[in-house]
Amino acid sequence: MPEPAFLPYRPGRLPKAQMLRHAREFFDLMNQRRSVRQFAPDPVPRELIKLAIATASTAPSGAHRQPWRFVAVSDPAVKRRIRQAAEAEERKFYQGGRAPAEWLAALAPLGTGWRKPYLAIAPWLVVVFEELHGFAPSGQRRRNYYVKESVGIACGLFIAAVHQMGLVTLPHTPSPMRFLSEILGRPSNEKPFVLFPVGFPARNVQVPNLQRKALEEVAVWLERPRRSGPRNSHP
Ligand code: IYR
Repeated sequence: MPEPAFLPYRPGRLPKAQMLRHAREFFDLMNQRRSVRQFAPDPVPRELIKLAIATASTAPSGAHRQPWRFVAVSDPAVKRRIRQAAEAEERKFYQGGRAPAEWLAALAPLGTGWRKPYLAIAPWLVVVFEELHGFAPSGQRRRNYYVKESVGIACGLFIAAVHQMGLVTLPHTPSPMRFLSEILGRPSNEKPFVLFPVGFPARNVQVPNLQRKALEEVAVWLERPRRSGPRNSHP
């Protein structure tokens, strides 16, 4: 068993007012994010995609295994193949009876359908794989832990990074997704998790009119009792 090695970590404290300002600014930024399904064909520099993947890969992960792989595709021929295969699956979902009526009703406000032209139009498709297990130097299987949780967190950071640089994306989940392993030539210890088209939004893009839940609906507080009496009344 290797000995744990520790290093000092001194991130420093911001003044309270600055903490609040950063918190508000980050919330305002993230609150403007929308999932987009219409992309402009304009190219996006590889360097930006690289930085989004690097940011995602800073995510915490079970036993620090970083059990993710990001496959970035800008090759038009590969994008076309992905579009074709995804649409074949989606067609069975939307029109072939694969989706239960309740699910289709839940999706109705989003206006989605089996056609996915954005898979060929967006300049980049970033396909995220979960690494089900790794390999020890001996070649033996090495377990990964909390893989879905870890990859989910990494994807959240990826989405935030993409938004922060002024680009848009969409977590697209064709189902089943096995075709992505075949088209992208990934090994059997990697399982497709989600596909992110990334690019600029189309000029006249529209998004569904959705509201986010109010904080009261998503947060529960069990707080330390507040001190009674006027503030600063203590000597
Ligand atoms: N995979 C399909 C269906 C779909 C499912 C959910 I849940 C969504 O939030 C949106 C779409 C598709 O990508 O259209």
